[in-house]
Amino acid sequence: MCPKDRKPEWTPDNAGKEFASRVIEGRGEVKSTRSHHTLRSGEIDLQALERGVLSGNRTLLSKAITLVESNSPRHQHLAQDLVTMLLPYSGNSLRIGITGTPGAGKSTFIESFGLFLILQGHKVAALAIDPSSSISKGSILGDKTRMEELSRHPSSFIRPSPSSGILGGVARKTRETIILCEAAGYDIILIETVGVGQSEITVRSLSDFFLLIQIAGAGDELQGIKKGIIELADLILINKADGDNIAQAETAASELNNALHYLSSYTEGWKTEALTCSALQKTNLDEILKRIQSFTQHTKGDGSFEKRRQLQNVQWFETLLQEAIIGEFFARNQKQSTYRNLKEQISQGLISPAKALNLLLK
Ligand SMILES: Nc1nc2c(ncn2[C@@H]2O[C@H](COP(=O)(O)OP(=O)(O)OP(=O)(O)O)[C@@H](O)[C@H]2O)c(=O)[nH]1
Ligand SMILES: [Mg+2]
Repeated sequence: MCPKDRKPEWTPDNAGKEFASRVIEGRGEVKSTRSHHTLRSGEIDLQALERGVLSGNRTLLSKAITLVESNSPRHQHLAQDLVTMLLPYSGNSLRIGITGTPGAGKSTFIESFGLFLILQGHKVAALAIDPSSSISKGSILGDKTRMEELSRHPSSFIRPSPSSGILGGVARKTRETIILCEAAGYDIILIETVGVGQSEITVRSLSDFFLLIQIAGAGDELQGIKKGIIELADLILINKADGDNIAQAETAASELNNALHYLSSYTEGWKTEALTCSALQKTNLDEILKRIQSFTQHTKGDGSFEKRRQLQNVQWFETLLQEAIIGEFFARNQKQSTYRNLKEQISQGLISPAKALNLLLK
């Protein structure tokens, strides 16, 4: 029978003409759209990857990051070796976390500020942590269109967020990606995250400097709900201060500056300020850089820069330990479905967390 006339196998025997569906001829081999990212076993040469990353080869850096992001146990083993090999060459950068409500202009800011930093002689890597990506399998940096010019520049490296896994796992991958980028010579690492939930705290724990991008009139300048995030920031930008929006942005910034007097700073001895800017019109970028430079000078001067990194490393170790213990527990007990059921019961108020724990560990 000609494939065009063949009906799907689930079609009833007595099917009439109303069964219009038919089997469409296959297109032959389907090529993966991620083929350039796939790692074939036996093809991974750690020494070559190490040399490639150290020489700043972006293709090999991408490949090394793909190794770090892989969930396969064999790849994870190799990734740990690679990260260990490159660790001595890392650390020599400024890690800037960037958060803010969706649409505030984070990606546009990274495009403008990234190019501005490159003009000052820096090499810039832009990474992302996207807490929603585990559900949507999307990525906030998927829209490379917002960073078109930056992504084309030879002194930049842009990497979308790891596209699967829980936030903890995504954070581990991003942390290791930072190390690889530093070893490849990137001295400014910009890490974007959407300002929702736990991800800000995660990005704060990866950053030396934390930037919050807000917009005027969104109603979140002074709300209590945002207070916690404001207290994490080292600098706050009121973005989109352009066109008719300039006066409103100035007012929002000065209100915020008043409020900041009463809030404690995350970084001791540092006064968090609010500035206006336009990521689109590239205004005030030099002021922003001045604040960042003065922050670095201050924290390096009093030793808190180094101290923060050391603390972050200890926290990282603790997180890895927790992940490993939990991973081991489930590997031994196959209790994932019990765990999920208990969580459901807890959320419905049917069982107390302590009782659920007893049942899980039984
Ligand atoms: N007028 C004006 N528009 C801007 C500015 N910065 C960003 N936008 C616009 O705001 C929209 C969102 O910008 P993005 O850079 O994608 O915002 P984002 O914060 O990265 O958004 P998510 O990644 O979705 O959270 C786009 O249409 C931008 O062109 C600015 O300074 N001025
Ligand atoms: Mg974005």
